[in-house]
Amino acid sequence: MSNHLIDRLLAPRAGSARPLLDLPDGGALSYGEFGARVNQVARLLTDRGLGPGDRVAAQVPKSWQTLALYLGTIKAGGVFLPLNTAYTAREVGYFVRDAEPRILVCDPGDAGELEPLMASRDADPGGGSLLTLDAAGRGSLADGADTRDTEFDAVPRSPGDLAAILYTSGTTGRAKGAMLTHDNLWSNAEALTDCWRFTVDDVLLHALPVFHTHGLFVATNVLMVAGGRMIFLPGFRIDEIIHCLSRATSMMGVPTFYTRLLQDPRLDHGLVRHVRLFVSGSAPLLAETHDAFWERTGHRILERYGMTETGMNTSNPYEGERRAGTVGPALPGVNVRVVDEQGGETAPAGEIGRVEVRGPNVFPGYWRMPEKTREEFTADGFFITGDLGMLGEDGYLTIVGRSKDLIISGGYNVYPKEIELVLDALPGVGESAIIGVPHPDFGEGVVAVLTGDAPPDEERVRELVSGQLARFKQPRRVFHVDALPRNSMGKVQKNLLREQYADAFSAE
Ligand code: MLC
Ligand code: AMP
Repeated sequence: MSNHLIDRLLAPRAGSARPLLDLPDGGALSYGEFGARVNQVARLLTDRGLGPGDRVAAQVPKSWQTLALYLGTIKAGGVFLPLNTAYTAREVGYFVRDAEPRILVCDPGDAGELEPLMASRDADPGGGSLLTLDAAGRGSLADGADTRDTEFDAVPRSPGDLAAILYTSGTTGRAKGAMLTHDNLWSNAEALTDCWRFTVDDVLLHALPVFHTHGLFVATNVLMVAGGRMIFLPGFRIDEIIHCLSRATSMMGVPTFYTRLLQDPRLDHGLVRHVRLFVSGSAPLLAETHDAFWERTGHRILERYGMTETGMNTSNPYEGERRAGTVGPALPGVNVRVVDEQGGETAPAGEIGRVEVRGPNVFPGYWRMPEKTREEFTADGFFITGDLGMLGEDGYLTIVGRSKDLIISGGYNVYPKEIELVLDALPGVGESAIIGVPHPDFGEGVVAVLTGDAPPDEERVRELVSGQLARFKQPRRVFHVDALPRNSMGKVQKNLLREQYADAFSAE
């Protein structure tokens, strides 16, 4: 038996001198050098007791070593569990208790705070291991790997075995671990490489974080399947992006990347003359952004639609019409349907309903949550995405909204329930409602509406929640009201609040 993902993603270029990564310090790394590092990491993890199916959780800054940790984990038979670097220790604590990783890798600066989490792991009397990795790719993980053998025989894993767990918060406020198999990742990477025509000649500008589906699986896997190279940046800094765009052939980003680029006078046809493809996803791209980008650069941004649980589901075509405001037809092998909101019949073309997906890209379920998993699948095996959309006669999907209470801020998901639970417990707060309203940079911004005797003001709210919630989840505006508007069933009417506070960020 082989290691399904590694054999397809890495093995074809093992030992190759072809360039894979252009690094921020001016250095570069070939497929062969990267593959050797993956082997060293796999060896180190195995020496630390990692067995098939064991989890490796990582809350580390973006560096090429993070990618080696991702693939080293999977090559060693483990399950990679990347965590947003913005999460607080309290948030990480939940993931560690829930996923019971054998190994946790963190920034050296966070080790003191996170060490007790691993030491007190219930299921493992000996405790798990804590390793460190910093933004420069140094730390005990790197030191330990440096001395290891550069050869490693991949631990056999079949298509249905787990390769990764990615947590997504939920409408109940409790985060769920989406389990992704080797074949979920492989089938999606293969389909996208083909649909988007990635080849060995591609130079992908990679400025996304690598703890989410978009930056880790879509961007990295696709590029590696094609055998191309990446300009690997730690994040989105406009001067660096402008500088690197002149030698890129492709970029993948969230809509904020494109609105920020449009604000820069240096963006023009000449700057992007070598680029063949701009891809957008993770949040809705406004048709006006699509049109403005076309006017400035001559490029029609290709918008696609996906999610953590499913990878990518639909994509506008590479050749053919890239229609602004739509996310294109289903990818080959993926079945996308729209059913009426009660979950009954398939909705006729042009009618709004629930978007449901089935295919090799769709995850098998949530980690240790069989009940929740059952609720989110239909009897015939479709995953209920929580998005509302409509299909055109020609199969193009338009996402028109969400049935789940979710805010997407700069491509990060924020689940109101999770924040409301924290705010409701603050002194002076009666109850709270969290809403998302238009934000010029992040698409949606987080607003809190509070009731109570003496609810805290904006600054105080930020202070009170800072140890509990990652910064991107914290309300950027706080309003006080006597009572929250409710319908006859007692449900808070968030649509009314969204209308009332629609201009909360208009001055930014
Ligand atoms: C940073 N901040 C945010 C934020 N990102 N606040 C709200 N929403 C965000 N997304 C806050 C910081 O805490 C800080 O607050 C201030 O904004 C500036 O921080 P920064 O670090 O300078 O921001 P920046 O690096 O410019 O980040 C913005 C960004 C980044 C948009 C470039 O958030 C980003 O890369 N987003 C991409 C997310 C992504 O990859 N999503 C894919 C999910 S996968 P303060 O107050 O302390 O100054 C998925 C499936 C699919 O959804 O379909 O792809
Ligand atoms: P996540 O849980 O982070 O994977 O976020 C997935 C959600 O992002 C989807 O369910 C959609 O609501 C949203 N999303 C992703 N891509 C798009 C897109 N192109 N247009 C609109 N919404 C999108």
